[in-house]
Amino acid sequence: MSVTLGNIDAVVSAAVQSQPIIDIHTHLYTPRFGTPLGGASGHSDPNGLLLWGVDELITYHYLVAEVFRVVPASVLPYESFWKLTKREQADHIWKNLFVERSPVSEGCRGVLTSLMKLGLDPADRDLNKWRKHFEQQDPSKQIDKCMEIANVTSLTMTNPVFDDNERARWLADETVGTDPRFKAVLRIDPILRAWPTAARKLSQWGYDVSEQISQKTIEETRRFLRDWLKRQKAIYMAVSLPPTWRYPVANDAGSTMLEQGVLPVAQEFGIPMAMMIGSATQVNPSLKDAGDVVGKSDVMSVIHLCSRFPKNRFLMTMLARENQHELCVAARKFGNLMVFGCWWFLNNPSMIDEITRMRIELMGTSFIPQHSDARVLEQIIYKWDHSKQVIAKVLADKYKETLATGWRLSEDEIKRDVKHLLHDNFLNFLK
Ligand code: RAT
Ligand code: ZN
Repeated sequence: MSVTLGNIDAVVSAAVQSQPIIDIHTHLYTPRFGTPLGGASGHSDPNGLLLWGVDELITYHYLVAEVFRVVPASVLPYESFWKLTKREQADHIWKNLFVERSPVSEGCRGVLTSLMKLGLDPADRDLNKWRKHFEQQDPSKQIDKCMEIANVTSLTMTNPVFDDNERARWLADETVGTDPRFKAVLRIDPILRAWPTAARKLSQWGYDVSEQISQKTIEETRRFLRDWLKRQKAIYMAVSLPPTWRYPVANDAGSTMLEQGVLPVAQEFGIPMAMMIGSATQVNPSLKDAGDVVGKSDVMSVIHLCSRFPKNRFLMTMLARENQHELCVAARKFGNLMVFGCWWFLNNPSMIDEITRMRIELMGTSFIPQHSDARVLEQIIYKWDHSKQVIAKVLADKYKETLATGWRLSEDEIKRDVKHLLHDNFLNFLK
């Protein structure tokens, strides 16, 4: 089919919808990590890591933050909220954010999109009916269903090795992460942002490290990383860093560990290092996962890193809107820097539109436009549905501008470009 100004919107939208997606960063898990909602499988594990179902969707930390705006802690104290059962928390959020006000925020609309695409009718407004529906589903089949609806063919986990619950599950069964639908990622925040804490843990676990960084400590940290990369078969290592993160910093444990512990091992394994920069954690600890904010970060530090370590590859995303332009410009200078995603507070249609538009203008199709960051399985449906609509719109606009020069495009060329964005750019960067 020849592409014209008359059909370009439809052609691009079809290409984006039909392209299988690699979701490069989620907080989802294989069923063998356990799940609090056993559903039809009958195996409930209260501390299980795979979250799914309507109560988890409604109690997503984005919505916890929103509900405390309308029912502040002076009315319902934080401790009282956290003491409620998951179901009671969901009832509270449902009543206040969906019934007594209209669910127009991105977080609220997301719940409704996911329900609707699963074949449930949001107009029912009936939590108990939906609960019954989810209780009848088998978690593993639900993963297949959600992946099919979202057209996601690979889910990338985040596997924080310093989380005792998760670590114990890997140690009990090395194959816990083995599921062809999932890939593992070794997440190592404490090593780079709280070395004394990491050092204590590592020595408890039998690695000869000390708070004072010596050659022995570096070698032992490398051994620890190698052990876990092998155990998890991780496809990259990852860290989230605060807005205050700087590189290089003289006599700083984080800088030293990055340079001498982490990056050499990443090089040895031929894997990228993912850095998510700009979340200032726990400005309101009472909100738990919802208690973090965004702050402006330092792109020059990213530049120093990419230029000092040309043999390492860096997957980078930043949380502040203000950092996006500078980060794109940095990526134009360094082929070992791959910009990805519209992270967390940027995962809203207006931000995705602005950021994706600018990225295409500065980098063509050589970036990874989105990841879901889903913490609850069914979120992959809405996060991808909403993002794909925006990505298709922005791409169509850019093609229209190109067509206006007299350039001609084929449908296959459009499909090729979309495949780069949603699939191949990541795979090629892993090589
Ligand atoms: O987006 C989120 O849900 C955050 O809470 C974080 O998990 C963030 O994405 C991260 O990976 O640190
Ligand atoms: Zn995340």
